[in-house]
Amino acid sequence: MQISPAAKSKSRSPGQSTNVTNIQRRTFVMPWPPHENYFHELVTNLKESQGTLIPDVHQFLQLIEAAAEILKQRETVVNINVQGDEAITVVGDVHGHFFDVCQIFEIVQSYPSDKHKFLFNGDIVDRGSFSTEILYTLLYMLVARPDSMFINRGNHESDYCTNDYGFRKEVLDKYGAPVANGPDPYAACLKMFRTLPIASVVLDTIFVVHGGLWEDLSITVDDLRRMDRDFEFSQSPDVVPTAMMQALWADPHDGRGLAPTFRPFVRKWGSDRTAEFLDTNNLDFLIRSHEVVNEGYIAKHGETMCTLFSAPNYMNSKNKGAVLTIRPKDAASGKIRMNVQSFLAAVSPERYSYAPEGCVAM
Ligand SMILES: [Mn+2]
Repeated sequence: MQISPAAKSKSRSPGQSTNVTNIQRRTFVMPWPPHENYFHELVTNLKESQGTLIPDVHQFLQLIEAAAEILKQRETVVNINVQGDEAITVVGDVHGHFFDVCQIFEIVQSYPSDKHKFLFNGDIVDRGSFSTEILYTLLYMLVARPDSMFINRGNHESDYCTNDYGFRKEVLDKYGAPVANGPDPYAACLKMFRTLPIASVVLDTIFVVHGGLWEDLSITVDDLRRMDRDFEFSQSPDVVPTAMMQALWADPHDGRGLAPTFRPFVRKWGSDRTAEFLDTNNLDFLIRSHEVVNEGYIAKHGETMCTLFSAPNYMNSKNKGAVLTIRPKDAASGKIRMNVQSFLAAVSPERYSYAPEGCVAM
């Protein structure tokens, strides 16, 4: 890896510093085109640098654009299959917890590879202080191994959330405020977020989406698959596709039917709606994230649905994180195998203050 002292950012004009942490950073160059031989070194170097190492802004932009090109080609609902001894690990919200993402690769004992795929189920940014480290890592892996890395959009992959919950501030802190016609990595990230698929179907039977079910269940998964997903929540309601927006924002409740919630754009859905959705779309199980749960994993609605959350000690709530690894049907049982692994928070450098304290968990 080549490391050079960070060139003084030309894009930062005097008196307009956005640096809130006063951390001295160094730039480095990632081998290009991205290659899996570099995964371990990338993760290790970023981890050891504790947030002080950043790719040069032009390489960050190159990475974001290369990832967006790949993501754009995908359908709005992506089919993912594994066979034989292959596995896929589904990861819930990681919310800027880069040191926990490192831990996840250790726990499952693999980076994305021929044998092991990963599906990050949205909310990779905001809240934690290391969202860009997560992007460097996941996007580099995506570009190097597009067949083994999948990312669903979460409600935080948006202008609406990142403006308030830390990511915008973090990018400005690391790269400085953009000037006219200069590089603007935050804007490039927002554009890339709009290319992220909304949901995935694993092994034709398991639906994976960040929030959950939309209200109009006559809209099927196949309908969703064909929808144009290039939108922001901040657009006017008559152009925002309601079903996709609700898929990123909704929570379940333990009763039946729809129920009110503190969140914008949605209502909670009940167990009868999970049953109807699975039946209509010929699916067996729903994996969603979006809510912190004590053990990182909780099954609901008669074990037909679960919440999976992978950011331990989220906003100091002392919760565990969990990941769920899926393997194809084995000959003996004839069943798809699902294995949950939970974990405590990794040791992480002192928290910075990109995200506001004590506001409602979005
Ligand atoms: Mn969320």
